[in-house]
Amino acid sequence: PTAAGSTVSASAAASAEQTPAVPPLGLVPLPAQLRRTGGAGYPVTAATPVRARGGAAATAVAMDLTALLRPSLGFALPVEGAGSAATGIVLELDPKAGTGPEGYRLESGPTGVVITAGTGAGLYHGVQTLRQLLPPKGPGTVPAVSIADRPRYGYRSGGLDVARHFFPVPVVKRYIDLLAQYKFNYLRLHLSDDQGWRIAVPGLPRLTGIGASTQVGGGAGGYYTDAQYRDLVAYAAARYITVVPEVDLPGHSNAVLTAYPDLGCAGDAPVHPYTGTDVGFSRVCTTEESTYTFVDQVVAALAAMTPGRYIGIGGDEAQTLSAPAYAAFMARASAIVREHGKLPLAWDEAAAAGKGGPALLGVWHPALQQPAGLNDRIVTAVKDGARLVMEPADQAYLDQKYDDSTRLGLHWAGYLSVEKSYSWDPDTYLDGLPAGAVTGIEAPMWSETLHSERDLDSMLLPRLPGLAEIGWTPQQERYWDEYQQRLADQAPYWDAQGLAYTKADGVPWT
Ligand code: TNX
Repeated sequence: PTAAGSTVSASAAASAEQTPAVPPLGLVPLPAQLRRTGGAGYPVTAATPVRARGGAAATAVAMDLTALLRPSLGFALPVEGAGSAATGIVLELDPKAGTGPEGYRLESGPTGVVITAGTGAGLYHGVQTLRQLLPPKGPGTVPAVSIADRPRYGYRSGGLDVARHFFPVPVVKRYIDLLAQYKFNYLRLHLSDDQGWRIAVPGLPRLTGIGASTQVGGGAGGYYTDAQYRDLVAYAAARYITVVPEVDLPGHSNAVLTAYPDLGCAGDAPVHPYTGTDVGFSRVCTTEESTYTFVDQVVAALAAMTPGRYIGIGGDEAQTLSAPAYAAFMARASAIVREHGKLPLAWDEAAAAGKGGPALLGVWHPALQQPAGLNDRIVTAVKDGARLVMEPADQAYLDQKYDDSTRLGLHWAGYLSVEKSYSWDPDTYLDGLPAGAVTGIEAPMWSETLHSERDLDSMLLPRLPGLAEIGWTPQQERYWDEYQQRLADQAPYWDAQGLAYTKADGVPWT
């Protein structure tokens, strides 16, 4: 943010000229193009019909809209069939809309609101915008606007660590709801780490029988059955979110070794369940064929549960392996994922795997804490075809404390204020990236210190919406000085939803 930061974004400024008396709209993420057209808006009442056109996906989004608005309105808007009437709230799915894979248009005026999109995902994102055009409580009037919107990046992910502390299905669903509200389209579930293994794998019963039985601090742990996991995947898919399952290998694997000690190397020290928070001490034996049989079995199971393209294999902090052994493991594990028809996602160290390595690299190292040569290796991997998900810990790790007064969280990457987490550009964070290298962003939530829903809320909010905006809104439209007010305007929605956000410094909370 420079001097220009004190003005509002170009689109908001243009609208202010036309309707100077109306306050700016509190939309997050800010749409790519937004104009207030002036004049009367559309009052939503119990008689307002929601009209779905263009098929089953449109009808499903219409049902979603009525369900999402019901708590704040106090009544369910009636969903009506197609028809040609233009009054009410019209959701129109039109393959020829030209809005791209996730974009939409939203036009509102005195007679109604029309959302048009070429895909169900676009329509769904338009509905999230409409929610924010209505007040958090009670019926209200949708202001007269013309919006043409589409995301900057096609990959906008939330991460959730269910390994350090296990979170049951309803908690994950609540997180999915929050992601959907801010137009994220991926959820990476961190399903294994030193402290626990959290997903049932056919033929490997000890992974859950033993590997799932504890967590940080020594609690009971837990895991998802096949049916529970599929339920999560379906719940996310209904919100246009793709689940990316991630297991962590070859390091972060102590829980695997408690279940199957033979996956360690002969002569290794005996393994015990681990309930602390140190990293980097464990590894499976990368020179044994049985390790790759295990990887194959796990990846086969994950692939069978995953409609999406990506499967995460970890690859971070394998500090007890030599560089060549590590690189060879990551290359082979990547190949196994591809054999099962999926694309491998791994942490940025895995850039060392060379051609045929991970398709997606999660860039997590802070620029100032990179291992020697990492930036160059990432650039080389990109030239070999990899794409990057930007989530550097010093900008995007939502488990980092806001400041020294934050009760929960870690701060190994430094404190992460709301302003800092908003103020960076994924395309220029690393040096020397070719255009198109960055495919998206992620907001990871690690759970070493987080036990409950409220703990998660307090770290996610208010920073998650900023990451959403970084992933969605054109860089040149984003200014902290303008964003902070829109962010503050979100708080009444969180209050209405019972979300336990932190009133972190630097935001003009009312
Ligand atoms: C680093 S991110 C880790 C995680 C921790 C996190 C805590 C990454 C690839 N490794 O194992 O949970 O920091 O902030």
